[in-house]
Amino acid sequence: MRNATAPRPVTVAQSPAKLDAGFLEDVLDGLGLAEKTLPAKYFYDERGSKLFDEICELDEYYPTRTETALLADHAGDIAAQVGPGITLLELGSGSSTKVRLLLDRLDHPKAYIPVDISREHLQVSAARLAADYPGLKVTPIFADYVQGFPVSVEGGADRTLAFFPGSTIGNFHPVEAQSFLARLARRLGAGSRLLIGVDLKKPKERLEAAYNDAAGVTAAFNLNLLERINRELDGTFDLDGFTHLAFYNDDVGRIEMHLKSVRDQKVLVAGVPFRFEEGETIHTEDSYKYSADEFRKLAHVAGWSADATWTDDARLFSIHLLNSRG
Ligand code: AVJ
Repeated sequence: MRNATAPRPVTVAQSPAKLDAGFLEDVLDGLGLAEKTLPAKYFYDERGSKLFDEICELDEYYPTRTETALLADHAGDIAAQVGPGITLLELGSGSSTKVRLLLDRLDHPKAYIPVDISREHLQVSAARLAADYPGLKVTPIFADYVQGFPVSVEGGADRTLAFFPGSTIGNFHPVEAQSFLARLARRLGAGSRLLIGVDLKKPKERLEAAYNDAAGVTAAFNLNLLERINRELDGTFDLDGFTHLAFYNDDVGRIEMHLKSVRDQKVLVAGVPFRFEEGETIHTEDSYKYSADEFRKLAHVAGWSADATWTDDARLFSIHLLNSRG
């Protein structure tokens, strides 16, 4: 179903006001902590979203390619399990690339609701997708899906499939992942399904390479957060004063990303001063890794039963089809 028709106009729901107001507050809060931190969701401005798309193409970054192959291989299976007339809700839709693999196989999907925090990205991707799937109702929502989003899913819980690819669930601390998934299970209702991509635990070398690419794209992605603060919040970060740092923390099973100050320095954000010591870091992202078993246990406690799990032969990545118990 890929007709090259003219783009259909789509309207993006919800105003950006709430998101933008939170940025300054979150930055001042995070930099004010003894262990400085910034929320990973702010990576995704226009440039950050483009850099992330570049990351997905890197040799070292196996998750996107592996998950895409898993979806291509098992979309028929997934379509058979969920049945006809599905409303597909995607959390963090980005470029809406992977979802096409599902839409191509689903039996007369009724609607597609992409939710994303990058407004421009959402608008462009949704319009493209709507043009390629003329029979599909496309209603993008600009929102932070972690905070909640306004959506009424027609057709009943058992006709709802939420799609949360990319191992974005790995950005949550496990306790938060559990409460987020529990909220989603209640919100979507008993009988709804969730198709979720989760990066697997694996040898440290492979994990660390994926976040320390030779071309330096991940470093640029990480540093772009400081550029964004400079631009949007009147920040004075010297981009040469910080370096990208990413490593696997074995004890807790996560990749950590930091920005490390190369010297003692003072930085202003909206006039508020912050001191950095040489070697001090800003913790910018966590990316938790789960064995298939660990993840199914976490999901089960959150109200989701596993209908199926698929992994690639090299055991790099997993996708789980879950069923809400309400
Ligand atoms: C989009 C959160 C899944 O953790 O692998 C990629 C983001 N950060 N490279 C990940 C990311 C650095 C990515 N997630």
